Amino acid sequence: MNMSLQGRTYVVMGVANKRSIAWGIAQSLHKAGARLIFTYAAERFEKSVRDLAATLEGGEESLFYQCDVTDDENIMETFQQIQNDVGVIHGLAHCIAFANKEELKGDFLNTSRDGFLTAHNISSYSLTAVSRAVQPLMSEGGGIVTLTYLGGERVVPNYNVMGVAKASLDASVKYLAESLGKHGIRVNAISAGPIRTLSAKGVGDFNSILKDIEERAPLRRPTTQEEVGDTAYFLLSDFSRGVTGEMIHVDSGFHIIG
Ligand code: NDP
Ligand code: KAL
Repeated sequence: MNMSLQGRTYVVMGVANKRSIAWGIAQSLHKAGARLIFTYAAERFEKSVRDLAATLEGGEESLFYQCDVTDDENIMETFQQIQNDVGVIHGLAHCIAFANKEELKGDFLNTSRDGFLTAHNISSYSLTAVSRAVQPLMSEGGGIVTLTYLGGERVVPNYNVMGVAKASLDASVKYLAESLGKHGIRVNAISAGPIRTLSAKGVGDFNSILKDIEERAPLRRPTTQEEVGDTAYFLLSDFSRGVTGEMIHVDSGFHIIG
């Protein structure tokens, strides 16, 4: 067995810019020889995604689709189109989360119904919706990977409703692993340490969160996009063929510290 992804095609959802974790995953998969398909939600990020893909050697072969995961019809059309254009898919990286800004500060007790539903809709349910849509295209089996955060396992200040949505996402990974295992499809999560992305922007105490990692995480350094990318590559390759329903922490070991 070798680690090459030559001849395989992967869908990467959630590249907004070069700092996106999805972009780290795309780079690792590309290095391994994979062909890439990108989906983006906001039209304003289309150019950014296309420009980034063009920086990859052979990136002209990449394909791009607009897909808003709150819209079932849009999801179905996107994967139908991908099936028409390329046929078989070998894996998918789901790198999508959203909560209204006002829910990501203050007391969790004040979470609104609307804010709760939005966070769960985009950040958790979307994995199930997308998995159902991609399943028929994964006729040779393969892997699905999503991104989660420690705030779904423990209370992390300000993560609030997103923590509850991640807990739901983490449980979805296990149920989906059971549903899709019989089709040869594995479903796993990477719990990433804090990385300064567009989503993390505007978070007041991000600097102190990073400082804490540098001081207390076993590896004493922050997590990089590349580290997450390479673990996604492992999870989407045959080297992880016996792994499903799992969560791997790529966080310099921070999660073991009490
Ligand atoms: P980015 O801001 O780069 O990516 C977030 C992505 O979510 C964007 O590409 C955005 O697309 C997409 N998105 C939001 N709403 C929708 C929607 N309705 N339909 C489709 N896509 C949507 O941030 P990250 O790379 O940090 O985030 C990626 C994942 O990593 C998230 O699940 C996040 O929770 C997780 N994570 C991040 C950590 C960090 O420290 N950065 C740590 C642990 C986990 P668009 O802009 O086009 O709307
Ligand atoms: C404890 C941490 C500090 C940060 C607190 C909350 C972070 C929540 C993540 C969530 C995905 C952020 C948003 O939804 C931001 C959104 O309200 C505004 N931003 C946008 O709309 C931009 C333009 C687009 C691209 O963003 C999205 N998401 O669509 C958590 C830190 C330490 C770790 C992080 C950042 C975890 C994580 O899940 O991202």
